[in-house]
Amino acid sequence: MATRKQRDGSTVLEPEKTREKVPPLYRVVLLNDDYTPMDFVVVVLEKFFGMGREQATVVMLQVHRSGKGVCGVYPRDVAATKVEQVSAFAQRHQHPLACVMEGN
Ligand code: TYC
Repeated sequence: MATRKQRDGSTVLEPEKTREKVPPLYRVVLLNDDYTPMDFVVVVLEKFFGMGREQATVVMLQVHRSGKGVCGVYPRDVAATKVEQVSAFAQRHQHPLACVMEGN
């Protein structure tokens, strides 16, 4: 319990600090490769990251041209689940698409 001494020697209770801790966030990142079809990457971005066709295409091309791109930013458990889901989906379709999470 937080208390504070007054000048007159009495003690008062401080209000509890109720600030919530913000969870650390992680980037979910797609990596480029030479084999996964562009259309498949667009489907992944729509299906697992809630993007529309246009935004998914922009992100896919960013990955294709620069080597990697951020799909979204999430708390650790959510980010880890996205990575698992995308990796399983890619494997099931026999594409080498790599998806990783990055912290700071
Ligand atoms: N480079 C791939 C191609 O030319 C397309 C691609 C884009 C692959 C993004 C992976 O994360 C990726 N078919």
